[in-house]
Amino acid sequence: MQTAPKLQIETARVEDDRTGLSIETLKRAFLDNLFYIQGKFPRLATQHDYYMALAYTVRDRLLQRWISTAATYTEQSSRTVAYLSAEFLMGPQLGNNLINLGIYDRVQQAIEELGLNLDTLLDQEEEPGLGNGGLGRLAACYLDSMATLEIPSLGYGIRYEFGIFKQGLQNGWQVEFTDKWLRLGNPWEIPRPDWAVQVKLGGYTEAYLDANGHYRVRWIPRQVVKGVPYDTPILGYQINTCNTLRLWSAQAPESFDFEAFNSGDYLGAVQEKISSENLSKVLYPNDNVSQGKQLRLAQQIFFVSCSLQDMIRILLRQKLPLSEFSQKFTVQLNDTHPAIAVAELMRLLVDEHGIAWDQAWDITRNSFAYTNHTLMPEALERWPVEMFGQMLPRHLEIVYEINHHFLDEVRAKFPDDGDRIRRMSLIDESGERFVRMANLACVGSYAINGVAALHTELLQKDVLHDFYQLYPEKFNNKTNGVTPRRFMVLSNPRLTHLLNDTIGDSWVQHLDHLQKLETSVEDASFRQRWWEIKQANKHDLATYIQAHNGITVDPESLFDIQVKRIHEYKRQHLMVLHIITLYNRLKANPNLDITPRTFLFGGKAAPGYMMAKLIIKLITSVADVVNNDPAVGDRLKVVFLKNFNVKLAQHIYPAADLSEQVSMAGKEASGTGNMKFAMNGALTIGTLDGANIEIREEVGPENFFLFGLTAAEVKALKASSYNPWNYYQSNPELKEVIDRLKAGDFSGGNPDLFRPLIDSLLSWDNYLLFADYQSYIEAQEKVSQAYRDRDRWVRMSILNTARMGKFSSDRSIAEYAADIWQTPSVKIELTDNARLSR
Ligand code: AZC
Repeated sequence: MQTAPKLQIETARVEDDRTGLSIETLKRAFLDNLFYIQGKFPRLATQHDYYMALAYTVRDRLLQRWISTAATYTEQSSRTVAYLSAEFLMGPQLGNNLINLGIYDRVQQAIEELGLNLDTLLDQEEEPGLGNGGLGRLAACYLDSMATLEIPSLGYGIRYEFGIFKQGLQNGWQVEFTDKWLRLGNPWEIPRPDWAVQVKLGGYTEAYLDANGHYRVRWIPRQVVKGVPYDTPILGYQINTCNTLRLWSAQAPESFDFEAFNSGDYLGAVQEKISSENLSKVLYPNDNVSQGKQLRLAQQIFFVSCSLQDMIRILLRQKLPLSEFSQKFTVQLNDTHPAIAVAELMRLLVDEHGIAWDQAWDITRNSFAYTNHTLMPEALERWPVEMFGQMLPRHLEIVYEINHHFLDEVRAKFPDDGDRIRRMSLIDESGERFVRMANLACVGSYAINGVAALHTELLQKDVLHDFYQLYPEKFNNKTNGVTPRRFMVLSNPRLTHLLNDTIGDSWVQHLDHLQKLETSVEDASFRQRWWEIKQANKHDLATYIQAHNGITVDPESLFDIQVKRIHEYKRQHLMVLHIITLYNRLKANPNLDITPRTFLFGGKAAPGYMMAKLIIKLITSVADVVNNDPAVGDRLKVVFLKNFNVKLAQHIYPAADLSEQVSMAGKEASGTGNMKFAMNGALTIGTLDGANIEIREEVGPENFFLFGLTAAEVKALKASSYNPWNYYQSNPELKEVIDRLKAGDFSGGNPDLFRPLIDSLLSWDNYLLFADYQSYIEAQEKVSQAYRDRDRWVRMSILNTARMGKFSSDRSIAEYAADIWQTPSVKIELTDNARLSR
């Protein structure tokens, strides 16, 4: 009899082709991957093949850290943050991983020695655009910071086959194309089919008595969908910690196919497969708006159930009892999109694991924390009870049960207050009945936070006032932050070098060290270098604009930029009113001495949001007129950069002089673009909204261009029956702007094109553009004056960067960890043993 061959595992060397960081090793590994993974040799390889070979080379270097991290967390049963988010707007991975691994320069050299260009390879990457805007990008910044601060974390979300649509422009209108980001493969993910789980949908419930005579409920679903996890490593900055982003992909479970097969219903089986896979097919392209679609609810329960089952699997594998769920995990709900988790965890504990209701509720309430990201009423998620019950019959029962106990609690604290009960109930019964997801999140969470000081204050005063009165101890503020690794080091290498030369490189991990720059403000040669760097960055962006828009812009002009989702509350059209005002002045007085400006816009409109699409058409139409009017010359240029995404953003922030943060006060929960601009030395023109307030506090009011009504003034003005018509009548410059638009001066003589926009401004002006117009124009005049004094401008710019320390996502995450999560950091030692030990 033959004995099984003994497995020979050679003790791995630390410095081998998959871990080594020397230039020679990197080159060898790169060529090896080109051959063995891409199956190409240099003469046949495309730039994309080279990108893939490099990505795999880098991924190998992450893996050693990733596995050591997972092994350590398992061994130590570390307390872990589960960050549940329907969106992760990650942006391209290669460059960021090179930075965080600390091998950017070395790889650049290796690639050059092979006769290739690193920028070209970086440009090949299709970015995973699995988010709409601020909320999704915040989740990505937070993953970076959690890894950098060595906090054990798992990001959980959906592996959408199609991310946010690609934006094209046709005749100045937005057109949408599907984002086939996975077409050429995704080298950063590793599928884990062995950890697949099943999610039930539809059907009905029935009660039964278990073997012990206990009343139990079972759910007989109409459909079962399989969730397969795909893992992406999230490396911290120059540290061994490598956490995981786990995204779920929906598939039909094999057993179901077979059943239909056996009954001869082949096409039915295929149909089932298609309808299952639909769950992770596409990201809903709305920002700050809830569409209330059934498929969206299905997506939410899908990824939430997969993630909670995965956490329970991890818990049990570590031989911990379910009663310790809330010690092992703290589950952060990124807005209400994952709020169904409150009911789903109850279901898993009570129905599937036989835990008594009261104990399950204790566990649940100690497990979740909820971040609210918006005050927009149209973003509040509510599901018709009918739809909810059809898809999630058991969850509806659980929600009713939670509500029953909860309303008793409210009654005990506030007797005889029927109105309060109606407002706080998990079920809205004012007309058609709805399940209120924000209420569910508040009831089921031990902490509730807003994302900037003003936002949290308004939540407490307004949107969540009743919950604040009931649970004041749950409320806290966590002002947003952004990662300086991606938005400074990676995007702005010129500035990074200057900063490193001047104050050392500790600022990358401790952004408040940028303060040390303050003394350099007095150094004329430093100011000169600062100016030159901004000019060089503007020059690069001008080259991009020339190539993509065919418009020549002057890098010496003031780059005045607004990039973000297109939304009426964000008021891109206020910037247009300013442009037309300047244009009118030039037409009236051709020799007027104005500060030359380049106005840049970028951002996507939700495909169904007509007014936002009309705003894009307005921008492109005004651009056509202004850019081609010889009377204007080079003094004003207007550019709409299409398909604003993370990759493009990284080119834009470093090149900005002026950052436009002009939302109506009380509407922008925080904003994060405002931070990315200011870190890169742009000055802000903005309202007292969201994090603008805190930015202004930090950089000093003298280094910030403030305008507009405060949130309180907005509220008061609206209460006193605001009439935009009066502003139009009494402000001649505003009147001229509107009259020209009405006359069709920017629409080829067609007075109808912009009529919906103008009518809405003249009759309601919901976002108070007219009320803020004069104040905005005056602030813009101060901007123009300041820019003419180069020395003064550069000083202000330096101070903006120097004082942005607070807005690192490291600060935000440290606060979450200390105040909400109670997650100690865990040091990761890099060992080879992770590959060998069991
Ligand atoms: C956004 C807010 O609009 C933005 O102000 C904030 O900076 C960002 O979240 C991150 O907190 N909200 C959303 O993108 N979407 C929703 C549903 O709130």
